[in-house]
This record gives sequence, structure tokens and C-alpha cells, in this order.
Amino acid sequence: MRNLILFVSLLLVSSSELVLTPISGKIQTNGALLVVADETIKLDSYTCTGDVDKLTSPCQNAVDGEWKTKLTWNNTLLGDFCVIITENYSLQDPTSNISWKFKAYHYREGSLIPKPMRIEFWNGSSWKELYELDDTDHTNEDFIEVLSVPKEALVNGKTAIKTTLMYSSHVAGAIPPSYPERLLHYVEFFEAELSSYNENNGGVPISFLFALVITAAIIFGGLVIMHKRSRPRGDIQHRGLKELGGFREIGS
Ligand SMILES: [Ca+2]
Repeated sequence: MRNLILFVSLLLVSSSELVLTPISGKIQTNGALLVVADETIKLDSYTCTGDVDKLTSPCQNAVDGEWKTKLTWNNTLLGDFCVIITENYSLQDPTSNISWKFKAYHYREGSLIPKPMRIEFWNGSSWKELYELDDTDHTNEDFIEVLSVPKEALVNGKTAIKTTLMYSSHVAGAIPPSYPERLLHYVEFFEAELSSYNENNGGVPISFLFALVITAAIIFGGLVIMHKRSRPRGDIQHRGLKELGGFREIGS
């Protein structure tokens, strides 16, 4: 138990392991060590449009709150397709700052789409670009991005975010009898999360202060346990010697 507490303490203290995001009441680590949900934001509705019939998993996977499940393409298909996920949120505090964190997978075997993923927000009159993935970024890996969302994305306490995912596959060099080369390029999508945060006077994120308090509490707890374990041992040895001495005296 003591070793476990010390390990957790060191893990929290280590700046290389701890990634603080400026999100109210939330501490996110690389290993998802501790997460406190932001309850000031509610997902009202979502839609999936486009070539959803080319997916091999339900659209709900993109909004189920589970970072392991994702939208997956049927990558045996040839052609160009896209799926658009639109998520509508309401926020308790319409003045707060908001961030958009998402996880996706970018597969590229031959570049077919210059910008295979695009994220936009609704400003009350039109969709505006928030993010575009370049065909050379995060290739053949899962990746996470955290984006600051402009204030204009908050319209009457609500905000809408639209994510466009693209798929493209074609055959090149198909001249018999040589084997054709198959080009394949797409983005799959795990999940996104809209969060709010408020900056305090010093500009230090609330989550940072929260992390400091928890770290101090764990270290203090570990020290108290270590101290308690070290003291009784000495007392027992001392008592044992006294009792043994007393027995000898009686028996002599
Ligand atoms: Ca998911």
C-alpha cells in the first residue's frame, strides 16, 4: 500500500506524465488517471449524415462517451465518401470559455485527400472553420487534439460543432499484367468532448489548483502511513525486551 501511494505521488508530481487541460473541474492525464466530469455542458442532440452506409460501426460510437469505440469505414470499398457528425450542446454558463477535444485515427497509404478531416462551428449565421487535418499530419496513428473554440461559437447558450470525415480509395497503375496499386486514405473518429473553463485572477487554471491539492493530500497521506508504520515497530521491540527482562528477573 505504501509503495502504491508513493508511486501515485511520484506519478502526479512528474510533469512529463501529468497533462493539465484548462477545463473546469477536470484533470486529464496521459493514462486517464483521474477524470472529473464537467457537468455544465449537455449534449442535446446529434446527427450523422452522408455516406453512413459505408461505415462498419454505428454512428452512436462517435458520441457514446467512450474513448475506445469509434466510427470505422469499410476499407474494402473503392470510391470517395464522407460522413458528417453534427453535435448540438447547451451550456449553463454562456460566458465561459470552451474547448473541443477529439480523438481520431488517420490512415494514409498513398495521398488522395489534401484535407481528410474538417471541424467547423456554428456562429449563428454560418459554419466557420475550427480545424483542418493536413494529409501529412498524424499519419497512420491515433491522435488527440485540444482546440480553443472562439466566443462566437456560443449562440444563446448553445453551440454546434460539425465534424467531416473523408474516405478515398482508388486503384492506380492497373495495366495488365502488372499488379495494380491500391491507394487508400481515410480518417476514423473515436469521440469528441466539449468542455468549459474559467480563468481565475492569476490566470492559473482551476484544474491546476485542484491537481496541486490532490497531489499534496496523497503525499501527506503516504508520509502519515510511513510514520505510523515506523513507530509501532520500535515500541514492540522495546516492550519485548522489557517483558523478556522481567521474565528473567522473575525466573532467576
Ligand atoms: Ca466513442
